[in-house]
Amino acid sequence: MSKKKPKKTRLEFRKGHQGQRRERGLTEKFADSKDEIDTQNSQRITGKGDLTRRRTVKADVVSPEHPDAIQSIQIQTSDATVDGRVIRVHGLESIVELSDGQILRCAVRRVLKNLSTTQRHVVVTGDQVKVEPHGGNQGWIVRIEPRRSELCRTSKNRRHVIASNIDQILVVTSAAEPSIKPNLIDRILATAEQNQIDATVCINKCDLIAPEKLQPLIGSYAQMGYQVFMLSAMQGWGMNHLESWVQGKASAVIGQSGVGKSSILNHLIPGLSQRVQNVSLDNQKGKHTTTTAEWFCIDAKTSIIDTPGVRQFQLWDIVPAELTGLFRDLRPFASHCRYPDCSHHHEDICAVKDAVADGRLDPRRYDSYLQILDAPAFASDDADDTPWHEANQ
Ligand SMILES: Nc1nc2c(ncn2[C@@H]2O[C@H](COP(=O)(O)OP(=O)(O)OP(=O)(O)O)[C@@H](O)[C@H]2O)c(=O)[nH]1
Ligand SMILES: [Mg+2]
Ligand SMILES: [Zn+2]
Repeated sequence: MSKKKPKKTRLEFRKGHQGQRRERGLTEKFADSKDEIDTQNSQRITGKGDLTRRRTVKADVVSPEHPDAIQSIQIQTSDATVDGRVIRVHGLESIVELSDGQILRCAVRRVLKNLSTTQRHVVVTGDQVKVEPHGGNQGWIVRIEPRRSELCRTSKNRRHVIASNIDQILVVTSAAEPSIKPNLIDRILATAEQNQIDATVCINKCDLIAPEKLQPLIGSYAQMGYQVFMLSAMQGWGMNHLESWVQGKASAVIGQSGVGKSSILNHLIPGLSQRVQNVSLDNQKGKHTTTTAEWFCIDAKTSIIDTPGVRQFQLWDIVPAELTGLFRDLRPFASHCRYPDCSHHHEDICAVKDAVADGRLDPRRYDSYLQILDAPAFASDDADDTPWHEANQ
């Protein structure tokens, strides 16, 4: 680990943090208050009350391209810190596994929590952190190490990092119950491209339909260079291949509720019994059984992260000009468009539209592209419940 001292950095804090004026008797309370101890040791408050929302903290640089992405923030603290990994977050409490396997329930130091970012949570599953233990099985998270990758989406207009430090995404979908949603797969694949994380398509519940019905869809993803697995967690089909595929990597399963993400994990991780639940008989939708992202280690180099089912998958921070670059199959045609900033939507002369018209580009993928372009808030889970293979017969 680098011994380089963190730079002093000016950071924005949430409004309202300094809302309360000093009260009488503060000195007596001071000794009991952990947050105030942080303030004294590690932050120089400049200005008074609401006049300023900035503080100088010791911190590594915040990425210039992604000012919201915390690269590494450390508040000055004692040397009695240990390294760990956030394996689960429950509200204000983060469960951290230390390198010796010990589990600590940790709170995040207030100075980290109050950073003004658009992130839903400052600490996420997968984060590598420094923890200051404070008795029993408890501790304070005092540093979040730079993340090597983030899987993000937009949730309630904020940046939701589902998990960090992952090597690949397993986009899990089910052949039936609930029916396959290619548009949702496309969104997640585009997100993987955006976050520069490898992605693999896993079609689970292949025991429920004749697999050849899915061949056109599988073929189209395979042609783009995506590995596709046809699985049945119930029958154990394809599990050996998937097991070798995840070896030596940190993989996050992601997909709709009820597609069998936790069932797949139960197969891959000996002794694991993640809760699974039948899909609803009324609407064939999952019941959102898994409620928090959770990091499981299979061995020292292999981990799998279970995540809650996504209903909507809206890309974070996407501008139309970048979207084409996230669709592997559209990309080669786009460079032949007449206008360099062509959106492939309303332009009269467009190489992408030509490619769709003469069958070189899958119209379904082009449609997915348009849906993201036109209506980022589009809820793909609820869009169309006609099973894909029936609609395409
Ligand atoms: N027929 C069939 N059913 C399966 C298969 N895999 C999982 N299931 C069933 O599908 C239901 C949902 O499985 P879960 O593993 O809870 O799904 P999930 O994706 O983790 O769902 P959330 O946690 O809600 O996101 C359960 O009743 C499983 O038994 C499969 O390969 N075939
Ligand atoms: Mg689950
Ligand atoms: Zn175009």
